[in-house]
Amino acid sequence: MDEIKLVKSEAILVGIAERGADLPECESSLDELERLLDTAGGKAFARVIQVKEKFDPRTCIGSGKVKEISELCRNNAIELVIFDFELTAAQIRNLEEDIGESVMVIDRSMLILDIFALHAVSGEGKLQVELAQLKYSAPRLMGRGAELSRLGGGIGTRGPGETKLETDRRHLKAKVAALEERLREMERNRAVMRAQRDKSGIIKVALVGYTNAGKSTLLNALTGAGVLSEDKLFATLDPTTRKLTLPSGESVLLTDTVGFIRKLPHHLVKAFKSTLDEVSYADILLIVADATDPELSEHIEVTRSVVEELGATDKVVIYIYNKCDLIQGRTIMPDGHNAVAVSGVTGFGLDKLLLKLEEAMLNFKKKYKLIIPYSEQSLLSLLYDNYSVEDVEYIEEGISLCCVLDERGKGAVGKYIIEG
Ligand SMILES: Nc1nc2c(ncn2[C@@H]2O[C@H](COP(=O)(O)OP(=O)(O)OP(=O)(O)O)[C@@H](O)[C@H]2O)c(=O)[nH]1
Ligand SMILES: [Mg+2]
Repeated sequence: MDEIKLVKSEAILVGIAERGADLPECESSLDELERLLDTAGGKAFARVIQVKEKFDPRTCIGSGKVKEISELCRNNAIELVIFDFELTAAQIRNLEEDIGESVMVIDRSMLILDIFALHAVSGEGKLQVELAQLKYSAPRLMGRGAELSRLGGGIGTRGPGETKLETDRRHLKAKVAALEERLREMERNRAVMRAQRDKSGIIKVALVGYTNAGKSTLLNALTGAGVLSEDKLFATLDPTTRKLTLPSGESVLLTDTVGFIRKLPHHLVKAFKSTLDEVSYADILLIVADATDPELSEHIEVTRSVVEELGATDKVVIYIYNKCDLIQGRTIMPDGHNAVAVSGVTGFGLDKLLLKLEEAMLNFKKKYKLIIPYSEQSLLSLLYDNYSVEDVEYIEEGISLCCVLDERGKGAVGKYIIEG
């Protein structure tokens, strides 16, 4: 990660609203872009918003706005302009041409990839970012290598490996193919590990939600995992899994995942497929939302749509309204049977969350009555170790008990089930 330069690059942010009525939404998206820029080590100098019904395909914004941005850059020595929506390579070229030679134009996705490059820790995470940058950012920045190296590899040009900007398309293609192959190999290894975990029959639970909702804080509060939680967007990129023991004595595997954000092009979501596989393979999804955020419902909507995009719609879902310590006395959520208000910081509501989780697990398990013969005592310890056992009675035929079993447990003691 030696390419990280903690230079405060000042930038101009550009948003588009189709109509005046869309301005508030445009502003709040720009607020988010400003936070993204801050996370990437930059600072917003000014905002420019274009209200326009029809977009000019050449530059997206009108020539008047281009001139305004160009003057702002020239008069204030600004060298970075960030558009809050996806731009094509041609649009970036045209905008840079019109705004001025020394100015670099990037879009929202390129900025997000830049943050991913800063935050990726695992080898697989870094490879995924590098691949996404080669596929998305590099073609858009093609041919600007010389000027960018003058800028010192700032925002929009950072990569985890020696990504930088490849000017040779052929080289780029070969590199993409090589990275894809390495990632496929890693995915195969992951699949083998997953298959081993599946054999254990343990239920998999994934924390998902908008970036900064408090997923990592919850993982830490519930399992003492000690993962990084920060007031930054995309603090987590690599998934972490920990065992969580419920009050009943049963255990689940709880995984923290990368956060979601609006306007993330779906090909970028796909690029992080192997990280997001944890979501696809989970049995239960805990959708975490920051209950204090004015955009709460939009955040939940974005989360739902990414989950859908990942094809993970067949899951049992529990909604977690987090950060409730900050909203004393106010009602903040519909109190549904699959929703719970908590605080990952104070621990408020976590007991209820665990009970909801136990309830949800009943979807996968069933309660049975069994009589285990005295000659099969070893099965009893297997049940005590892995499942919740109750109503134990020593009767003439053996040990009578009730137990909530999953398919695997049922396989092990099935012939002694007398009811259920
Ligand atoms: N007051 C309060 N702050 C919280 C709570 N939960 C999380 N936070 C804060 O919110 C910020 C983000 O928390 P994280 O746990 O890093 O959020 P995340 O969802 O993992 O975010 P990404 O990994 O960036 O997607 C941190 O500054 C936390 O301290 C809470 O219940 N109450
Ligand atoms: Mg996190």
